[in-house]
Amino acid sequence: MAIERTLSIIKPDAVAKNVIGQIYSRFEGAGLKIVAARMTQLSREQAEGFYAAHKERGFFKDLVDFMVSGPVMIQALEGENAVAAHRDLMGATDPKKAEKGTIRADFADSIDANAVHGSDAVDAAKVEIAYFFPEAK
Ligand code: RTP
Ligand code: MG
Repeated sequence: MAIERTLSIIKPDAVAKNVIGQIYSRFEGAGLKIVAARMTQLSREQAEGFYAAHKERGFFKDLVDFMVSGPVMIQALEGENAVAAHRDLMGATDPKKAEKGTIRADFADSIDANAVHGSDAVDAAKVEIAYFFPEAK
């Protein structure tokens, strides 16, 4: 088993629902340790840069509009197979398709307002953690 790090964002919908603590409990329950964290309001430039891989997609503007619509809670998580473990906790992108008991099934309302972000690969996680926590070792 490999110890990895992954980047998690609790999106504006879930922050507004006041469920940061419930989501953190799920990370801790799965053995994922919070090694860096910051609450912030993303600028358009930051959100566009973060999701740059999606900039040609039809949903890009809606995604950026949503990500700047309120404060987000950003954290780096560390643990065994952290990238996949975190994606398992999150559930499918579309909450209607997310398995029962996942964060998106329990807290998300739509494919746009889907509660959480998680890195999808170890390489992406390194880039994403450096994007928000340049000081992280
Ligand atoms: P995330 O990056 O936020 O963790 O989500 P994800 O990996 O599950 O999904 P991804 O394909 O990376 O898409 C990023 C976000 O864009 C929105 N999206 N909308 N309307 C659509 O077809 C569509 N597809 C994706 C979602 O909010 C998704 O979280
Ligand atoms: Mg993604």
